[in-house]
Amino acid sequence: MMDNVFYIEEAKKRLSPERFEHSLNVAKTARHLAQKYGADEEKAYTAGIVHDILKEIPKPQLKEMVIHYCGKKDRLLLVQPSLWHAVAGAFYLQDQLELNDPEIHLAVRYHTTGREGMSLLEKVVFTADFISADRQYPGIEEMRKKAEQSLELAMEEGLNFTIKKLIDARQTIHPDTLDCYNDVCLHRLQKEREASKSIQ
Ligand code: DGI
Ligand code: FE
Ligand code: FE
Repeated sequence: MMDNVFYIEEAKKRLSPERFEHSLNVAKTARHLAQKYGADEEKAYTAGIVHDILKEIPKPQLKEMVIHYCGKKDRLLLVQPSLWHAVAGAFYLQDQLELNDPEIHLAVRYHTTGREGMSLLEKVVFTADFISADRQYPGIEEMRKKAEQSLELAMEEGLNFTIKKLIDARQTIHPDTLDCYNDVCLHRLQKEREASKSIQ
């Protein structure tokens, strides 16, 4: 593992100014959320810097990398180019940039889809990507507020938005995305049940 200055330079080399700026913003937001929820702040910052490291690599090359690292078994991964930069990026960081931290690997790998049973660091990076300073979409302020209350609530909101968008666009939805949605939804339902029990 190298220091953040190294990873900032590597990200800068590989990304457009806008995408580099986005990465810096995600890193800052991830550090804030890590501090708030008790995740490793340094790892959150580093993961934010590198999470989109391969976002601007040509798609055919990315697909090659995904097949190289993951094989051809995951059919829904192979048909969905928007997911490749996360998976390929996570392995590329280990292979080419000496980023061998398994927690950062997972945070990068699942930053687009999410998955069932995410670690705190994974949740922090996933949420930071949705609410970073450069993000503008309807409901962003509500999302930012939610992220201050609960990572799971913010994630549910984000996944609700993403899944609806994919449905409207007649796109496939990766099972990890649905697993993640169900996970955070169940988390909320359980909390609500506990709360109503404690009133009775
Ligand atoms: O890389 P960023 O733009 O910062 O954000 P990201 O890595 O979350 O990528 C977002 C894109 O990924 C967005 O266009 C929605 C898409 N996406 C997320 N989950 C799924 C998905 N696309 C498909 N087809 N299936 C998914 O499950
Ligand atoms: Fe991304
Ligand atoms: Fe991103």
